[in-house]
Amino acid sequence: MRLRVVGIVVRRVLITGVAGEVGSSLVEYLSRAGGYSITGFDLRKPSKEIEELCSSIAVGDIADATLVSSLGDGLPYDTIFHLAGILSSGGERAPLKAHEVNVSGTLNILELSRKHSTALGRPVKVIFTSTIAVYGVSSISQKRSAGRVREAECLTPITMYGANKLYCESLGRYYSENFGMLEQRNDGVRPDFRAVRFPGLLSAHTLPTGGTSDYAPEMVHAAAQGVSYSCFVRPDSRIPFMMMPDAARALVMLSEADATRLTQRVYNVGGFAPSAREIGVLLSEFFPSTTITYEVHPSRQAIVDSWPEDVDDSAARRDFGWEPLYSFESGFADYLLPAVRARYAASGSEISLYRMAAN
Ligand code: AKB
Repeated sequence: MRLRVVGIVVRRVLITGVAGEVGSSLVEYLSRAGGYSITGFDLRKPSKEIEELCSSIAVGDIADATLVSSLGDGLPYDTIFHLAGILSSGGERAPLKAHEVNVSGTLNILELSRKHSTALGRPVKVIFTSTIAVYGVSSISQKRSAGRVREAECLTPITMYGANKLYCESLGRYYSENFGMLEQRNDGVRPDFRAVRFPGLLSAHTLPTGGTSDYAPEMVHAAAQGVSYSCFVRPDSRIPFMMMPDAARALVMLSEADATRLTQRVYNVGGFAPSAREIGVLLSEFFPSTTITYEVHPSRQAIVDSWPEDVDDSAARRDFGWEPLYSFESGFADYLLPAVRARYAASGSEISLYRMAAN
């Protein structure tokens, strides 16, 4: 439902996983842009700053079908950013829970979007965060030869998280294109499902929990706090990454893209693809006393080895003008390091390093 407030169109938006790092960053991005009325949904309340930027907050479990179907009652959403999920390492510690949250949670959101699309008489956009974890290369030599993978290549994930996300991409496509195809009387409106496959993300303000690309943000936050870091993957490990402001931008760009220009529902979005060693070398230029050691965790290494070195995001560039603002060097110099420095100078070691070990 587009609300009209003295001539300004306000879009009603639901963000699931609003207390997480992508959720918080997206709320800030949409608030700066203006024109959105945001409902945040998560298991726990977001920070006070994020809560203040939202019109309302709903707290609960995304896997609770009754609760999710009651969201936005009476006033349908125009767009749902579905970010809630359990990441790759967290998912391997609790695979059935991950399946429930990642798959049942997504099904609940797709049902909600179907109901709201019918109420509005036009498709509600569902913007889904997928991941490079949907890919699975079988060996380091295949990883090297695959290079920058395209959306349809190497789709043999080795984690519960990757398998969940790949299935949910199909589920979203089904809800948009074929839901109820044999029903005699189908007067419902199907939602407009769109997804981005994110690489690892680097935020100056938060640390992810339960991911396997977490070694990169953990290195950065440890260096900024002047503590040594023991990296759980080999120095030659290479996967794609992106700076958090670019991640929020990618979601909004995809949500605003003209449907007639989109040739697919699921898009890679890339940033840069350094090895763990290259991240350490760049960090030591800014924090000369930083010490990074390597103590490989075999299963987490296997997960990172199964992910591609980089992604081919030419479809996103062509269809909705995607281009990251930050390269590896400019992202560190212009976004990450000034912000983490300011953060730790102002607040001391606010992100405690025990959380890193817990991941
Ligand atoms: C993870 O490490 O699980 C996530 C991802 C790459 O999707 N950051």
